[in-house]
Amino acid sequence: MFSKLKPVVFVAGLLLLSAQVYAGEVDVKDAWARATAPGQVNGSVGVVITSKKDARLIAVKSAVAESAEIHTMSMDNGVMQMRQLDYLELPAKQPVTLGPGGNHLMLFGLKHPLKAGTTLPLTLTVQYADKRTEDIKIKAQIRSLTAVQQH
Ligand SMILES: [Cu+2]
Repeated sequence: MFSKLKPVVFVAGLLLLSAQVYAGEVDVKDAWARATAPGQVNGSVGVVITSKKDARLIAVKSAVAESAEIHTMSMDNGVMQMRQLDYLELPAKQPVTLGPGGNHLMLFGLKHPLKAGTTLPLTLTVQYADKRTEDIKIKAQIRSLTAVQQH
């Protein structure tokens, strides 16, 4: 039991020290979302997540969206299909890249348009093998449509 307590204290300390990017055992970087077009109420978010331990991304939410889901994208008879995932595996020490065309975070019911140059608050919930969960708060950079297309 005692050996399990120490990492928890360690994580709590890191959470206090690090404002956003590095929370405990999960490193989250390059979070971004495409600026929305007028009238567009859904958006998708890309991010690179690296967990020190085997973990799963089990939930995502944002204060500016009514709901958010983890999505996967695949070709089905020549048509791109998006499907919700209950969770996404984060194998230890392997960067997992989410973004357009593959797994991504999907926002529904945006409360305001996503404007280039601003940021979008997100909370990622990660669960470790021991069932402990951790909320990681990040900010995604909003990029303009043209900047993304040039990429
Ligand atoms: Cu999607």
